[in-house]
Amino acid sequence: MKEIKKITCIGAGYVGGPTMSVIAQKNPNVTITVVDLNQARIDAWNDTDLEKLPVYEPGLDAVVAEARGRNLFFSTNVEQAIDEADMIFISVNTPTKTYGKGKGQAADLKYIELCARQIAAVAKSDKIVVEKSTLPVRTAAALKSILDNTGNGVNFHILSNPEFLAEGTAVTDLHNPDRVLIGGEDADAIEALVQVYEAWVPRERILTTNLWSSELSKLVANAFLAQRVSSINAISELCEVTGANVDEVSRAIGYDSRIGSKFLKASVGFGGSCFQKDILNLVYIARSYNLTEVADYWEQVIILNDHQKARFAENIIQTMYNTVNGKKIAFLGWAFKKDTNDTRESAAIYVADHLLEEEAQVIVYDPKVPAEQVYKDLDYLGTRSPEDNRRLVTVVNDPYEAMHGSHAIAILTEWDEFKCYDWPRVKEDMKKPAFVFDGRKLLDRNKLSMLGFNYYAIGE
Ligand code: UPG
Repeated sequence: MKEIKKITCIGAGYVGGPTMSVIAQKNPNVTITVVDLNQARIDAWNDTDLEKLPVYEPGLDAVVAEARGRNLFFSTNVEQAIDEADMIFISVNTPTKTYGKGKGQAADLKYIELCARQIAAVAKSDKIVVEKSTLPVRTAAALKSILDNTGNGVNFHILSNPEFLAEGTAVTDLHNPDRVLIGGEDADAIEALVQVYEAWVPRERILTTNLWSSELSKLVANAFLAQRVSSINAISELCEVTGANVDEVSRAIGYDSRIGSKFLKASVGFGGSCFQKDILNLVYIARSYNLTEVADYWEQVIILNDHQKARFAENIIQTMYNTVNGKKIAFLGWAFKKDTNDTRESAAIYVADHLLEEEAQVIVYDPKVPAEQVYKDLDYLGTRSPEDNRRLVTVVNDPYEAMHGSHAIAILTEWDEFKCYDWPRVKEDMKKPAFVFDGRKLLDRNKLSMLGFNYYAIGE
């Protein structure tokens, strides 16, 4: 079996960047080059100021500092990196299609295909090609066909190696994964990748399967996780009308070891780049095989999530005397969860959109998300003109400024710092009655009620 000396990763994003950094940290004898066409992103990965890395992940700066320049390199020279590599990871994005067949559901494989064609065109020696991006089942077959038919007669082995890291904990997840999954047909190729991971992951946690199982497992893992959130969120609505408390219910059922306690936190709705996209993709695959009941079953997870976001916004409107027109609503948090600057599919975007339709004035504070991103997210929805988004939404760098003179506070992300604010001061500074709508069940109901806030939390 060929020993892997050089690895190239195409795509320096949320997955490719941190994953390759850790692989490089743990395999000092393997040269790893992460390539991307986006010069600005590569420059940021190469910036001597580690605060400027394009991905914010606790602990990532230390990993990059250790490996970069030693055996970890970031470059825009895609062809050279392909040419030199023994193993090539494809870690480009696979957004949901926004056009044509499967629009809104299927994964857009345009970037994957472009990668495959480029690899085929450049490669002059045998390569192992690893799918790191989350892909529809049987993409490997398409990949192989492109590589074999447009290449220079060299051999390609395809592996599927889905990523399970969660944002905000990427480095700990990578250092200590529950499992590493490698799917493939060729035993030597599989073993080559096993060895890369064995540098730090115990062998029994490295699972090997056939290609299709590996590809499908990734979608299924995310579908199951999202399904737990939608399940508890469905119960949160029931709790609100019956007088049960969803945290107590979560705790009670989570003690059953068959159910388990993780991923049972009711919220304003799940976000992030993966859950919705992967479920839509699963639904699309099921429909394409005419598995209507299967498709409907999983689609319901998304329907419930959309409902949860909408009803959070509706509750704000109803509680504030059925109108938020001209009222200042301070948003604490815009990221889809704490400890990340990622806002993709964040519940905050949809809740804001709903309130803006009612002409609310939204003031956003998020410790990590810049103003441009907030506007970009709203503009992308296309619900109203960019001018109207800027007229109705203000983004500030100081939480107290956001809450000053506001009619209500809505908590959209569970940032720890929100718990430590000077809540008596906030109360003084707000319009009365002072409403708090806690979409993350983050604050202490008793404390806020004692201070005189009208406090509403999901599932209570
Ligand atoms: N969430 C809840 N309640 C919970 C747990 C999560 O509302 O009990 C929300 C969370 O706030 C976030 C979303 O669910 O909006 C997703 O959270 P999380 O899974 O922590 O974030 P991701 O970084 O999107 O990670 C998921 C998978 C990970 C996978 C990745 C990309 O957890 O295994 O690699 O998506 O596919």
